[in-house]
Amino acid sequence: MNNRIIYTIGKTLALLILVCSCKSEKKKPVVVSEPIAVNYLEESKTDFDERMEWWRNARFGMFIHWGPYAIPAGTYNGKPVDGIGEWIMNNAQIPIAEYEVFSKQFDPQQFDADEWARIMKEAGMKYVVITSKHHDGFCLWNSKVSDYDIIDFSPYKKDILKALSDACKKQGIKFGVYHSIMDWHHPDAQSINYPEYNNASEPGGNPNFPLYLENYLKPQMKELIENYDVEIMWFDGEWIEEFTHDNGKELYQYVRSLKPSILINNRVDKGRQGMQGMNKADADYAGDFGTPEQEILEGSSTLDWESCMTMNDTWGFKKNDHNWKSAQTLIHNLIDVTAKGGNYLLNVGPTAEGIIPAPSVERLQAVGEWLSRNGEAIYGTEKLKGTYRQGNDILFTKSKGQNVYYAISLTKPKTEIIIEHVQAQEGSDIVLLGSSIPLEWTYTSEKGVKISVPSTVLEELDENHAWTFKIEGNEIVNKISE
Ligand code: FHN
Repeated sequence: MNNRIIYTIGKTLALLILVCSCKSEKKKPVVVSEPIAVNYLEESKTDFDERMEWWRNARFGMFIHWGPYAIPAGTYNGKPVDGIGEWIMNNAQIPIAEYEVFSKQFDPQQFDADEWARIMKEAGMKYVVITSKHHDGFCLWNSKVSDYDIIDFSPYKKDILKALSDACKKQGIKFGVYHSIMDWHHPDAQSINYPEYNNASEPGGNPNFPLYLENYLKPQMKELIENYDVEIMWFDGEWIEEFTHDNGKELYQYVRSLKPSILINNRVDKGRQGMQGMNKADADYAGDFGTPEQEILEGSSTLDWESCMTMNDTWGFKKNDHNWKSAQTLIHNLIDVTAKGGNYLLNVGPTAEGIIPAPSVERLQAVGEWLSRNGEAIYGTEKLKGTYRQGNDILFTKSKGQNVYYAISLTKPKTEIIIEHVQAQEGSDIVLLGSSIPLEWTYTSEKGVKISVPSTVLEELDENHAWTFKIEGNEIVNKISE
């Protein structure tokens, strides 16, 4: 059979198939998913490192949990409610209609975005992540797809995220938002994990989680990213059964497509291993960094990670939670996280009036003062190749791109200190950060760098929390001794 005949038959067949399929399209619409222009899950290491660079250098950010839960502030019907403050709706089994009374009372007249940004700046924080919507479903911005927001539902009627985003920009602080996938208020977002909030759109109907994702959560992503210059999208509430690994990968792609430079935590998908926060290795889970919660990784990791922690025992404000960590604990946490190559996201829970609690502000001021003298050992540093610590009290960081090492002692040095993992450059000066006085030192391969620390230098430094030795030289990767 000659080629021409074969071509004609083939063409006729193709035409027939096309006509049939068109007819079937008329009967049932075929959703042809848009081709993904870019597959953000297959980003090159170079592009990934470039996108993460500012965040890795920043090291230290403020977490803010704020919403109507600050009104009950841990007490309901006159009784204290156990658990973290922002969970009071669930922990006290408050029906939606009753909780909405708090949302209608949420009127933070003392909120001053510029004051909050000043507090962050003076604390040495380089970015902020604020709850745009927590599990209770209340939105702190003017959402076009919801009336359950600060403009339409509360008496305050001003866009909190807009004010804070603008104030942070003035201070050079990167703006990020926390967003809960789980939503106890939206009729289609109900999860079987929380049947008490099963108020599906149609009476007796079933919640339609995919509809919530497509018609509510994703449009809100678009609003937040397009209107508030969001640099970090910090998801949470991903653990509910209705939200799948495929949902997670798709949501990651969608958010990156809205702003390719945006950073997204690993709670966008299903990989997180509980409060330890890092992804399981059994699949390709989406997310740019791991999220240990209320804990710091035991060791370091080859992956990016950020420990989020509270200053007391709650994220959202609780009027009776006075269990504040000391400023020294917060500073030591920051040093520990940095030496292990992570970031530290430290939480504040403002009051219903819009005030960051004084104990939080006092601690942030102390951290900021320490960073004003020792910041070069934190910002723009990387972890050492060999180890991050010597014994229990000395932690190491390294300036990126320079042979400059920082040995940070968590206890006040005696008149002599030995640093084992760095060989000081011959003829170089070793100083304590905050002092310009060069310290006497000798080096032996057996012992390491032996530094004399005169009491006069310590007295002049008047340091109370952690002492940083700045050493030019090279890392000794094979440890001398632990
Ligand atoms: O349930 C939330 C909790 O309220 C808080 O937002 C923390 C902070 O990361 N995340 C979840 C608990 O893991």
